[in-house]
Amino acid sequence: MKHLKKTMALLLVAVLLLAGCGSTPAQPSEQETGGAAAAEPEKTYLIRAGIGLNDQHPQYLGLEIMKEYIERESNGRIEMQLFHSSQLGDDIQMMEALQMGSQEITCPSSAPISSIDKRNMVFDLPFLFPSEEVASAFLDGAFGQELLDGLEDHGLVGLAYWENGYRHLTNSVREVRTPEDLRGLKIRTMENQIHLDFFRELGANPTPMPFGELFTAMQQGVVDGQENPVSTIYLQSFSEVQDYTTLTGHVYSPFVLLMSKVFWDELPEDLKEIVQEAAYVAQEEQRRISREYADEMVEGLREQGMTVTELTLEELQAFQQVTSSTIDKFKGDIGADYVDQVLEEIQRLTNE
Ligand code: TF8
Repeated sequence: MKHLKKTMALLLVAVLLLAGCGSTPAQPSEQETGGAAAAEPEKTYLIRAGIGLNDQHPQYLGLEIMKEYIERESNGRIEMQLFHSSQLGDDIQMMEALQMGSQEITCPSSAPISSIDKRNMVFDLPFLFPSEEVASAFLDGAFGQELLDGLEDHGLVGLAYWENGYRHLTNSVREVRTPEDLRGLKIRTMENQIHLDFFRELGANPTPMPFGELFTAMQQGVVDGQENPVSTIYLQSFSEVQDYTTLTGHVYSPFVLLMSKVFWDELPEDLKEIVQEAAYVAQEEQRRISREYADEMVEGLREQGMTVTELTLEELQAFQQVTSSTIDKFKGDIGADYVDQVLEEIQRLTNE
């Protein structure tokens, strides 16, 4: 009896060991390969995808769709692991990890990417896109693709644009209806010159900082406010530390889905196709969810106890007037001809 137990235990260990090797196909016998050397087991790949927002955000839901698609279509040749809430670092650190090849995917806003290719600064120009649809048409067209292609020289492969969305203002001090109301408020911005400039123009006191540090900074009063899309404000529970939201929609932020070029270059052609396709499949759904949340969660913010202020056209124009000088100021930096072409293209798409 004792002996039997021992045999059973050994058997169990053997089964477990075998199960552990499940992903490596059994080596064909010499007979099967006609006496040639045994074929190499199929190579498998690991994609570590890291983002700054939490696992409720459309950014993460997009990654989940991508993971499902990639693992299914690659028959398990690619495994994808997802990390959220800056677990792998902030946007800039994760981009650097991609460049070094120690992480495979990340999905920053375009703003921090402008430190790599300043043409991306066009997206930070205030009040650029009249609608999400026009933004998507621009991003998915020749201009967007050219910017994605431009990242290759910097060790990054731009797979697709996802959506962060229209950015709105929150703060813990007072209701903001006019640029004057913003005077003296310490506002966290993304790490980007244009954002700094137009908040300065608006009379605020802007402080750039990575997203991962923002909640604590608001909690401790290091900053009075910040700006992000409604879904982020809601899902990251900013209402715990912020009382007022003003729906300014001053900038539309694209997410840029990035892959490490080191990793991309190692992938066989058929797997590259699967990854690229997954990025597009997820894009469609990610944008749909993002827009749904942008609408629904305005009410959610009120339910969380925030005062949500919608601006009249006149009030909005006051913000547009102040920030219009930012465009003139940065045109030269970005490339005046390029900015003109972009504005023309957006005009064309708007009239379509
Ligand atoms: C910001 C951005 C971020 C995203 C995210 C961390 O405010 O809007 O929420 O870039 O990937 O920093």
